[in-house]
Amino acid sequence: MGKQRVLSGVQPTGNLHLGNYLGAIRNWVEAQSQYDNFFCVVDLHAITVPHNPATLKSDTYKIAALYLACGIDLEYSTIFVQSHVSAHSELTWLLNCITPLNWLERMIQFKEKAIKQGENVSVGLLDYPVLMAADILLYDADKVPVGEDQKQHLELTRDIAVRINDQFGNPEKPVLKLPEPIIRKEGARVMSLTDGTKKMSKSEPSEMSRLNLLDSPEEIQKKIKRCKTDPLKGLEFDNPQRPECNNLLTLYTLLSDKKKEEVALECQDMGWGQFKPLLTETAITALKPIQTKYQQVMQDKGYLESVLREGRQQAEAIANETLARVKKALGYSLPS
Ligand code: AQP
Repeated sequence: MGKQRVLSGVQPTGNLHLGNYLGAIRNWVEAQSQYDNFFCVVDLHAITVPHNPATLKSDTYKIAALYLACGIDLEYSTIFVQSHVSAHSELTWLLNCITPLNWLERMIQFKEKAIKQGENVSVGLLDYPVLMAADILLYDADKVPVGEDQKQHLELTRDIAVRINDQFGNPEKPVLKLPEPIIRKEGARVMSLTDGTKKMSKSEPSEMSRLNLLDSPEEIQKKIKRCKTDPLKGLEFDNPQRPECNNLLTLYTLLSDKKKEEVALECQDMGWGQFKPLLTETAITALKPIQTKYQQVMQDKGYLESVLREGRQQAEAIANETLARVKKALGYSLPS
């Protein structure tokens, strides 16, 4: 039996932050040799909120370069750009027509992002989860490694696949494969540096709320120095009254590759004045190799373009087959 297939992606909507890295990309890298992986830069998702056309292309390349810089290995993984494979848009339309509107209106991410946008909410924002379902289902993905915030969208993807299979397939020959999420406990929900009850996010206006993978040592130092803490001495995990404390200790644990119990012991008598420089040094050291590799990749645009060209060909071959299967099941005539 061949390897199971993995599909995941990140939007090119700004700088990648530690939430994207620890919740998603680092887990892709660690498990990649076990799977047949497709990692996509989801640029069609990026325009579901107001975007800047002048930077979309460079942001897309930046994310692809960061995938390589974080350790995605082309021996195990394919990297491609979502908009380069038109089957994503086409399958979205087909899935749209069988997805009940009220399934989408229930999505937490839609509600949260819609509130921020007031009158300007696009149909695309509501439809984001259907596009995500198309991304996953096109590749017959077995596993989808994501952060906790995407769990509801994964459930919706499964519901859409079941609905297509029930209506247009037969039990022996389902049209679409049902994917499973992989959500690691550690790093599944990295919280904001300015509010430990909110997730770290690219779309949060304040830069001080997140540590980006490409932040300079000075920026890292400044952000950690000013991040929200509490007046208590002695640091501890899992105290619901101390969300910032739990988040910063979790970041330290993940970035230092130490065990939670080890960190709990190490930091139990520390004050913030001692802990913050430690976290700063740890973050700078952990991000340095990624930043160095990123600069190397960005210096060779031709190489990056060839990676994406090859990625597109590999992705397209699989995606077009699935699209044809769905169209056939829905009763379409296929061009001869
Ligand atoms: N704070 C987080 N903690 C853990 N995982 C996270 N992810 C995002 N934020 C955190 C995971 O990163 C992957 C890529 O996310 P995305 O770029 O597609 O969009 P998102 O989930 O909407 O992430 P952002 O950064 O918060 O963007 P905005 O601000 O636009 O919403 C996903 O696997 C996600 O789970």
